[in-house]
Parts: sequence; C-alpha cells; structure tokens
Amino acid sequence: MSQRPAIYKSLSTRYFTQPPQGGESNAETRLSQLAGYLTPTALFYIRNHTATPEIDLQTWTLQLEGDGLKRSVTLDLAALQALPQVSVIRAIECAGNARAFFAHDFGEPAEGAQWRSGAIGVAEWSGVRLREVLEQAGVRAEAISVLPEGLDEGRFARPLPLDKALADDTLIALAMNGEPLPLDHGAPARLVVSGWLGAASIKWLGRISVATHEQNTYWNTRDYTLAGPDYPAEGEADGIPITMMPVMSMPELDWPAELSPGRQVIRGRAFSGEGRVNRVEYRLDDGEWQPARLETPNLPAAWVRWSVSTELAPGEHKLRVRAIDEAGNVQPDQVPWNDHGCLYNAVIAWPLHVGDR
Ligand SMILES: Nc1nc2c(c(=O)[nH]1)N[C@H]1C(S)=C(S)[C@@H](COP(=O)(O)O)O[C@H]1N2
Ligand SMILES: [Mo]
Repeated sequence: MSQRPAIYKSLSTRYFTQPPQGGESNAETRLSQLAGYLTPTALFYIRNHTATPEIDLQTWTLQLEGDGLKRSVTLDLAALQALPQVSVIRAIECAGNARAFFAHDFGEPAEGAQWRSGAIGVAEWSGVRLREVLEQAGVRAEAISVLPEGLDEGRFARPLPLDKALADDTLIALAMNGEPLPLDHGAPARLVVSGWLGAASIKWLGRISVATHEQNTYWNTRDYTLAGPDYPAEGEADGIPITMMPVMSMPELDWPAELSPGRQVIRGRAFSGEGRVNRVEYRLDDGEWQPARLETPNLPAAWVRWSVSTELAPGEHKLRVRAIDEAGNVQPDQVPWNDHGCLYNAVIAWPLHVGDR
C-alpha cells in the first residue's frame, strides 16, 4: 500500500480553504468542480481537528478492548485485509456543513469552521464491516456502546450505539474510490457510518472500545450537539447529541454565482441522512415553485443529482431549492439558532449575478 502526500499540504484552487486554527485543517469542496456521481478523492472535503498524522503501515495495529467484548484482540493491516471485503457508496457530511448561513441569517457566526456548501462528499468506500471485525473479539450480550478512537494528536473519538455499529453498511474502510485511503482521509483505516454526521466516521483508527456502559466524549457532549436556548440538555451533554443528517440540497454554484444571460442549466445535489431524496423543487426570485429534474443513480445515504433549466435576464437573482425525502421531510424555510452551528438545512436564497454577456 503506497502512501501519498497529505492533500492539505498542497491545497489548490479546487478547494475553498479555511484558515488553519491550532493545527486544524479544513478544506471545502467546490461543488461547481464536480461532474460525475462520486466526489473524486482529490476534491473531497477535509475536516481535521488536529494535524493529519502519518502512520507507519508496517507497525500500525487496531486494538479491540473493553468489558463489552469476550476478549481483547489486536489486528494488523494484513488481518483486516484477510477478512471479507465489501464496498459501499456513501456520503460523509460534516454536521457543520452550511454553518456560514447561521451568520447570514442571525447576524453573528456560530462557533466553528464557516463552511458554506462543500463539507460533504460521496465516495465508494471499501473495507471490512465493523461487525465482522468486532466478531473477532466476540461481542457480549450486555454490550451497548462502541467507541472508536483516532490516532491523531487529539485522539478524536465519538461513541456509537451498538446497533449502528453492527449495521450492514458500517465499515472500516481501507480504500476510497478504489485506491488506498489517502493520509488526509484517515489512512490506513477509517470508519464510515452511513447517514450520520461526519464526526462519527473516525479517521486513523487505532482503538475500538466496546462497553456495557455509555462511553461519552467531548465530541458527543460538548460539540456536535444541538445546543442553545431552543434545545434541552440531554444527560451529560450540553444539548442533543447529533446522529443522522437532515434533508438538504446544494447547487453546484460558487457564492455568488456568475452566470451568462439566456437559458442556463443549473445543477446540484440533494441528500438526506440514511434515506433518499425523491423530489427537488426550485424557485427563481418570486416565481412559482417548480420541479427540478432528478438524475440517476439515486442511492440511499448518498445523494441524487438534480438540474433545472431556466431563462436568466441580466441582473441580480435569487435561486431557492428545496429537497423532499422519501419519508416526506422537507427543507424548512428557517432553522432555529444552535451554538455549535450544526445541521443547517434551511432553504438558501442563492445569489446569481447574471452579466450582460
Ligand atoms: N481521527 C479523526 N477522525 C475524524 C476527524 C478528526 O479530526 N480526527 N474529523 C471528523 C469530522 S468532524 C468529519 S466531518 C469527517 C471528515 O472526513 P474527511 O476529512 O475524510 O472528509 O471526519 C471525522 N473523523
Ligand atoms: Mo465534521
């Protein structure tokens, strides 16, 4: 398995970058650069709470431990590669995607990286089911909590309930889009937790603890929660710990979009946690809501591409898009404030600047 340089060290114009804060690196996908269904690895957003670690594949191991297991087990890369391999196409989306719109709507920024639209990507992930790996150590009937931990400096860790950990499509991925995982995306092994916030998909896995009791961390009690005046505190958390991502749509446009007058096709993507979007509607300025065209494929826990064809006159316009998922969830017109700026999924009035040709 060959190692490639960390992408964040050579960020290009393909990303919108965030100023690094205390070793963090954040790079946002420019959705306007996407063409096919999958996000190419070199364009996939990067969210690191501390710097990308460079792990020696020869000595790397994954430790399974905790009172929820029948025995402790240490696996190396060859042991993981020897287990049955599966591939899934899944989105990973940061809970803070679109956080910049809190500042837009409320006049003050929520804490955290000011992502606009690109803290999401869809890739083909290949590796081993987490269930298969945990079975190597034997899961006890009393187990309730699985805590995967990263080997980065911050030892990023966030718990999963046992049923989500054992789901068919919860993977320890060793590859992304058919290539070994790149450093920035968690080499040599990361979790992929379908439909849940990106913070559940722990990169640079080093240890998984399975317990018969709750295993809370900072990352499900003090961040990645819905906290603030509109939300109750839950147990040890300052709010409601986030699990599944809500229904949302994004146009493949820069902000503001620079377009030519005349008939234009505007494309985008819509997604909804573990589910599927089955309708997308758009509205130009004060016009009626109209259906957008959906393309195939439309995979659950990934996304669907949509397009609209519309006549644009020179000047300033607003494009609004809303997605409706198979359970009938619709993007709301507004979302209440939350302190960590998570789960923004309101309809966005996207500015279009249409030139004189
Ligand atoms: N070990 C570790 N895993 C991590 C993180 C991290 O900082 N350290 N960031 C998480 C967050 S908040 C997100 S949104 C996703 C981003 O995955 P990506 O960088 O591959 O896009 O990784 C998650 N896994
Ligand atoms: Mo995130």
